[in-house]
Amino acid sequence: MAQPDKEIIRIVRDKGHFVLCTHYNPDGDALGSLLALADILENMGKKALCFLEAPVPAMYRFLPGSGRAQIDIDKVREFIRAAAGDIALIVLDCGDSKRVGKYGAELLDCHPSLVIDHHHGNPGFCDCNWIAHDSAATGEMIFDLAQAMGVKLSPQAAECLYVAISTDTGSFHYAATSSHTFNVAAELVRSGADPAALANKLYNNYSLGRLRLLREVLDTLEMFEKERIAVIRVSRSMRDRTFTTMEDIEHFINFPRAIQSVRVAVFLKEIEPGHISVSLRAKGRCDVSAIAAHFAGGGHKNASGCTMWLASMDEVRDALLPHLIAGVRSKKV
Ligand SMILES: [Mn+2]
Repeated sequence: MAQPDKEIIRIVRDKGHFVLCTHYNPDGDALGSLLALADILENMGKKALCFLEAPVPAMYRFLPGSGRAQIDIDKVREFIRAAAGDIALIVLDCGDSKRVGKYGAELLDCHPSLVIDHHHGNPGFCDCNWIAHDSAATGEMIFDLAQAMGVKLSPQAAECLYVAISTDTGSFHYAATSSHTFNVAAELVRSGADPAALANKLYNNYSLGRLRLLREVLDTLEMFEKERIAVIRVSRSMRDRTFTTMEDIEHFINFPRAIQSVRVAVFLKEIEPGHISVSLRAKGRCDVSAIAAHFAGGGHKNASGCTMWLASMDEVRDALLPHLIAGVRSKKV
């Protein structure tokens, strides 16, 4: 169990208003942690405002409370003004200040600011930083925080935290999954989270277009270095043809990663021509966060990413390959 920072507990107990935010392009852990913490704070009699710079992605709109996420920065400004100093900012699941997004500088101007996160390489960019590298998800830390404060979870908060933890651990597959993760999951089920119902909502939700997109993406598979490196890609034209969006590619990287011989799976995603986002997933000891960092990205040892501004996905692949090959070779995995 991650022991919450004492200062975090003191501020959470003392203050009456909280602005909660997370990283842009939020995933299940970001959204689940955000909504659960808001629910926990309200059950403590406090006021919480969840801010996102874009609406909740369609696939996560089933999360209890997803409708409360505020995308109007003016509402945040009003909330901060009305709190007249009785306020704190909490940044969740966010490994660096740049990932807070386009209103990051303004949000981080709200003090005291707290960060609750589990990313390696988080420099601690708030007034008070609780960074637990061993936690499988930020959602696990929110559970630990509620426990430490003696707050009982509502069924809604339990569902949000279950989704946070199950998505960030790849359904309890990734290396960060610990016995504590399972203890927390069991407690969440006792508090009202239904694993089968939530798994259905998370994974059995494909549109026909999404399946057609998956077929096209799998068709791009390339293998390197004795089938230890797998590369797939998605272009804007593929999404246009199948009437899908970037949200529809979630989890696709698990298919190349599932090949027995593969140590590193790479997903090249053309956001716009010349703007390529890269996801890296490793099995075993290969540390892909170092490779992502080399290209000004970041993340976890087994799951990280970066953005490249190169004309074509071939160029991005060719820029990455020497690093990937060196990584796979040096770790002898
Ligand atoms: Mn996370």
